[in-house]
Formats: sequence, structure tokens, C-alpha cells
Amino acid sequence: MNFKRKLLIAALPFALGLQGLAQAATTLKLAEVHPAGYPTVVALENLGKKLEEATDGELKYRMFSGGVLGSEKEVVEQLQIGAVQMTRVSLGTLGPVVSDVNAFNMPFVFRDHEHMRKIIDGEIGQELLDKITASEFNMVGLAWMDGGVRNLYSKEPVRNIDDLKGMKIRVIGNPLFIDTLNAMGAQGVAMDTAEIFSALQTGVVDGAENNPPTLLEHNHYRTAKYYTLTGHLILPEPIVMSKTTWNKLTPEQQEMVKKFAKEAQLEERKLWDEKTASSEEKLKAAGVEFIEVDKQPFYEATAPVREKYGAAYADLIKRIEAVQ
Ligand code: BDP
Repeated sequence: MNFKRKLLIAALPFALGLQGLAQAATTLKLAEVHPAGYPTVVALENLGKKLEEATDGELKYRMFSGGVLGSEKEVVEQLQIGAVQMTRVSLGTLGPVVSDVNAFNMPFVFRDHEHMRKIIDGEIGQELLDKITASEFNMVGLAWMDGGVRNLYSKEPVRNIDDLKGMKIRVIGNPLFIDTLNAMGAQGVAMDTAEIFSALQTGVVDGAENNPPTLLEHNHYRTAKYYTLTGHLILPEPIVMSKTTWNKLTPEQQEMVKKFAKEAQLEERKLWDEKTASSEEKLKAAGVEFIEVDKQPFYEATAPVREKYGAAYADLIKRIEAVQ
């Protein structure tokens, strides 16, 4: 070995050591499709702040809200390669990736909002997070946020299931949701969140389905003035971290991430309830008609969807139903 080479090798530990120091602070990029001030964004930001404080700045965060890092689908892809470190994402978006989570994505699988909350707070909720972590998709499922109850909204009123016939209704890109809307007599159309506003305006779709805060904050109510309270989906929304990032954390840091994510779950819930109430008021003030509808025909129409997608999770679904 020549002298130069020897010198280089001798210098290597120092070089690495210095580089190690320079990399000591890890910045976590947090991605959100919702705008600043939205309950999930606020709770995720607070999680980031707590991590900064508790680790004396060894972990830092940067919040990218408003979908600036891309659609949820794109963010899930970036998370898998470690380009985005953490996000809160609809379980609907995650279904085509980690298919096990589709058990929660089925129409009317939860009796009501409270039922869903009991499930995510309990052992079944933890099991689903563990399934995300155990999947081959390089993610760690940390906690749940609340995405409320999803109802239909449209440019023409839907007062009963027949009114929905032939309407093009936007859904999250998950075949389960296309089948759900098709089973209700509509035509499910998948597209990203950011495309809905203009799709409604230009008539590419006749409606969409979502909770009151999204209907308000993404401005869909400006075109879709009829809100039909079908409550067909109650989708919880996991906080997930890239496993590439997770594996770089110390065990203490991992514990902190878990703890603060669980705290974010409860914090967001409170913010969510307030935001839902104020959104409903604002929507009504803006002239959106809230239509009470008989849910039974929607429940019955979607039975084949539950049969098709639920077959693989029959035991889990029985356990979900048994939770009072
Ligand atoms: C909102 C969810 C968000 C989804 C969005 C959608 O919070 O994660 O991306 O719906 O339907 O309620 O695209």
C-alpha cells in the first residue's frame, strides 16, 4: 500500500467523525395536503415542536402543508424511499398500498363516528398500525388522526339514492371507493385532492364526498351547494413515518416519536370537533343545503362491496362490530 493511500485510510475515521457531527441534527420533513391551521396540520406541527424541544434540537422539523410536496399518493411514495419523513394521510390513500387497512375503508363498517374512535383508540387500531409497520412498504404506523364522517356533495341535490344515478362523483384513488360509488348508482371517478376544485367547476365531476372541514377549506362548496348526509365512510387517518428515518433514530428518540404521536391523536380530536362545528356553520351561512337522507338504501346498495372486500377480513370485521 502506498503512503498516500495509508494516510487516507488513517484520516478516514476523522473525516467520518466530522461528517457525523455535521449530520447530528436530523430535519424531518412533514407533509400535509391540508392548509395551515387545519386540525391535522396543527397537531402534526405540535408533534414536531415537541420533538425539537425534547431532543434539544437533535431532531428538527419542517412542515410542508397545502400539498406543496405533492398529492397524498406522491407523498406516500416519497415516504417509502425516505424523501419525506413523516405525514398524516387518509387511510383511503394507503389502501391500495397496504391492502390490510382496507378493512377500515369499507362503507358503513363503523356504526358511527364514536364507534370509529373507540376502534382506533383500542387494540384493533393498534393492530392496523402494526400492519402498516410490518408491511413491505418501509413505513411505521404511529397513531391515528380523525377524518370525521364523509358525506356526498354535489352541484344538483341528492335527496334519495335515485338522484345519484349516473352522477360522476370524485373519490380518493382506491378501487374500493370506485366500487362503493358505483354500487350506489353513481360513477366513481378517482383523482387527487388538488384537482377536485376545478373538476367541479368545469363539470368533469358532478360532485365529491368528504367531511365538512374539507368541503369548506378546499373551497368545493363554492360549486357544490348540496351536502347529503350519507355518512358512508368514516376514515381514520394514520400518522406514518418513513422506516428509513425511523431506523436512524436512537431508541429514546423512537419512544418520543411514539409518545408525541399518541398525544397528537388526542389533540387533533379536540381540534377536529371544533373545526367540524365551525365548518358546518360557515357552510350553512354560505348557502350550502344540508340534506338529511335515509341511509338505509345506501347501506343496502353497498352490501356487495362489503362482501367483496370484507371476505378477507371476516374475523376482524366481527371484532369491529362487537365493540360497543
Ligand atoms: C380529506 C382527508 C385527506 C384526503 C382528502 C381527499 O383528510 O387526507 O386526501 O380528504 O378526499 O378528508 O382527497
